[in-house]
Amino acid sequence: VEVLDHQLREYYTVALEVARKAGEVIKDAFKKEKTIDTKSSAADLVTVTDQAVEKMAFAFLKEKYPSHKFIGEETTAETGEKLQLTDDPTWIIDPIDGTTNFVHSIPEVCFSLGITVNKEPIIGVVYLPVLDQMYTAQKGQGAFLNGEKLKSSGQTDLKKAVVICEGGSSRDPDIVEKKLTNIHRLVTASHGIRSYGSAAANLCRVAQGAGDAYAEYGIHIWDFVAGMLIASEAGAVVKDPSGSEVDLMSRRVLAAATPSLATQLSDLLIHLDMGRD
Ligand code: 2AM
Ligand code: CA
Ligand code: CA
Ligand code: CA
Repeated sequence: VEVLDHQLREYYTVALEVARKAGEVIKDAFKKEKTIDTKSSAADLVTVTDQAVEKMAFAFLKEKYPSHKFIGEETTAETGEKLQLTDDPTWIIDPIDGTTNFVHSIPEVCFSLGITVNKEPIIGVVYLPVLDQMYTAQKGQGAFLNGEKLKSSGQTDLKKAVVICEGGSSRDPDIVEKKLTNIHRLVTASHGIRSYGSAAANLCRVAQGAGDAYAEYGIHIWDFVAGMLIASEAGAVVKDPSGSEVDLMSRRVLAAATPSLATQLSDLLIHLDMGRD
């Protein structure tokens, strides 16, 4: 599938417009009482705002681009359909990344939108409306935060690195134990760990050099497709945690400031297999 330059520019403008609209809805709801529902575990939360934002975004986009494909977290949860990434232009949305933060009034909450063509991310937009931080990237054109160019840290030594990681929402004892072992190894090997509670925001933090790396197991394509383009356009290495090529359907990702740091993390971590999307 070929996409012309003027179409790309238009997609980017539309992506920003949707992100701003979504941000308004999220910011409004952030200050109000939330009604919480659970999905796969007692810690896998969803609110009416997650669903409303996704519906709004898809309605807006489908009217503009009826021939495109669309993937979203809450639609997938609702229909239970198997994900299929094709070569067609595909708009991939996480309406609220960081729902636990949203529920607990922690401001690291974002709207994430990635566009793939030929199964590769070409546009990534991650918007944190409460903090009014708009992260953007277009393939080959760098990454930006509110228009300012981003550069990852350049850190090469794990001993001097801050590594972002999360406990995750799975409560499967085996997964929790392996994640804790990884956290133990990371704390021992580095300057420290951080968890911002949003996969998309974590990748954007690596992009801006606020943290040197991020490794995650159990996420889905909508969690990282936008953030991974932003991180790589900011100069970070984006790989599968094992060191092989990143796979959008593999439910895991590693972003590191340098190839050397990526290798040190690949060697250190237990690589959880969480299945495929
Ligand atoms: P969400 O807020 O859209 O559900 C929190 O650690 C981050 O992990 C969030 O980006 C969250 O997305 C995502 N996440 C959701 N389910 C997950 C899972 N089962 N394993 C790992 N991360 C998950
Ligand atoms: Ca979720
Ligand atoms: Ca998410
Ligand atoms: Ca979500």
